[in-house]
Amino acid sequence: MSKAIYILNGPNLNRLGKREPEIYGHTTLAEIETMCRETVADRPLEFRQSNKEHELIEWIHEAIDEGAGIIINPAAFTFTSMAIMDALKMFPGPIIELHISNIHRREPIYHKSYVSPVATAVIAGLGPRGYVAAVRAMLELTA
Ligand code: CA2
Repeated sequence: MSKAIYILNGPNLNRLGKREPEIYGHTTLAEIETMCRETVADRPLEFRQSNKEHELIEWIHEAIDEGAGIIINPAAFTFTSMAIMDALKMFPGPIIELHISNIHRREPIYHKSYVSPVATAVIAGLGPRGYVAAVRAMLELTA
């Protein structure tokens, strides 16, 4: 059995589709998970969301032992969490940082990511379909 692709989602993303649709769209996180599962086909996928920084770190540690690649939307932790950056630094495989919105078009507080310097690639601004693009890229990176 091949190693899993981990898709980790940070705080408040469980509320997706219910608020600020002009920025984040109408698609819910459950619908995004379905799109990702359709894209990976038979490849194992761990799709998770947490509002807790420590839980995301535990899942990155799990991925270090059991994962082939990490796609992470750290949400607000992107701009605050050296702890998530340190955990990702230990991951030996590809990491894709993902944002639904184009964080660089937004206010300056959204411009300095702690995750980008340790990521293999960054996808931002494609809306929910960015997840599908990230999964396709990750399948190639971990083939
Ligand atoms: O664009 C993204 O994916 C973000 O990572 C989303 C974060 C934001 O802090 C980043 O700058 C960009 C915020 C997620 C907030 O979750 C929401 C949930 C429902 C509706 C609106 C926002």
